[in-house]
Amino acid sequence: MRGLFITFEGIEHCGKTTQAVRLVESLRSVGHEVVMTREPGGTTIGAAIRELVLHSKEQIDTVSELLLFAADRAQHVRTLILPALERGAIVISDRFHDSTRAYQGWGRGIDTALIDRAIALATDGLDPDLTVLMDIDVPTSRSRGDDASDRIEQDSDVFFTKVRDGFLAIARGSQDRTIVIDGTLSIERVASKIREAVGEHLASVST
Ligand code: T5A
Repeated sequence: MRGLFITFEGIEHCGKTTQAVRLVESLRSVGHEVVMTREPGGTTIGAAIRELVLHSKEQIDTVSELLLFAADRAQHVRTLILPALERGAIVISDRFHDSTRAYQGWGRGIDTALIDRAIALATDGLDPDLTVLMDIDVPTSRSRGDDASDRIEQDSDVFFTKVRDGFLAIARGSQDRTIVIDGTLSIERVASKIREAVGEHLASVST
C-alpha cells in the first residue's frame, strides 16, 4: 500500500519544524515508519542547493531561484519521497511546492504559468495527501526570528505579507488537502490539532 505524504507550510518561524518533529514522534510511537525531510535540502544534492540558494552572497535572479528550488525538489521527489511512499512509509516534509507558489509566485511575482511548469517538471504530478499550513502574521514571525538571517529572511515585511496572503489563497483553493492552523496558539494546542487532523485522515484512508 502506498504511504502518506504530509507537508508543513507557512512563512518563516511559523513553527513548522517544531510541529513536524512532534508529529513524527507521535506517529512513530504508534508503530508507523515515518521519514522526516525538508525543502530545500532533503538530499545530499539538495543540501548543496540549499547552501547556494539561501546563503549565496551574489544576487540570484528570480527565475534562477525558481529553478534552484525546482532542482532540489526533483532530486528530493525521485530519490527520497517516492521510494519511501512506495514502501508504505509516512513522509513528512517541512515545505513542498506550496512554498514555490507562495514565495516565487506571490512574493516575487513570477508568472503562474512558469511556476506551474517548474513544479510539474519537479514533482511529476506528486501532490501531498495532507498539508498543514501554520498561519502567523509577519510581526509574530519577526518576533520569533534570530540574528542569523538567510538571504530570503532578509526580505521586506511587504514581501512576507504577500507570501502569507499567497499561502492563504493556495489553502482556499486546495481545501481537500489543506488544514489551516493558527500558529500563534500554544505549541501544545497546535500539536493536538495536528494530531487530530492526521488521525482523522489516517482513519479515513484505512476504512
Ligand atoms: N523557499 C523554500 C522558497 O522560497 N521556495 C521554495 O520552493 C522552498 C521550498 C527555507 C527558505 O526557503 C524558501 C522559504 C524559506 O525562506 P526554512 O528552512 O524552511 O527555509 O526556513 P524557515 O521557514 O525560516 O524555518 P524556521 O526553522 O525558521 O521556521 P519554522 O520551522 O517555521 O519554525 P520553528 O519550529 O523552527 O520555530 C521558530 C521559533 O518559534 C518558536 C520556536 O520555539 C522557535 O524558537 N515557536 C513558537 N513560539 C510560540 N508559540 C508557538 N506556537 C511556537 N511554535 C514555534
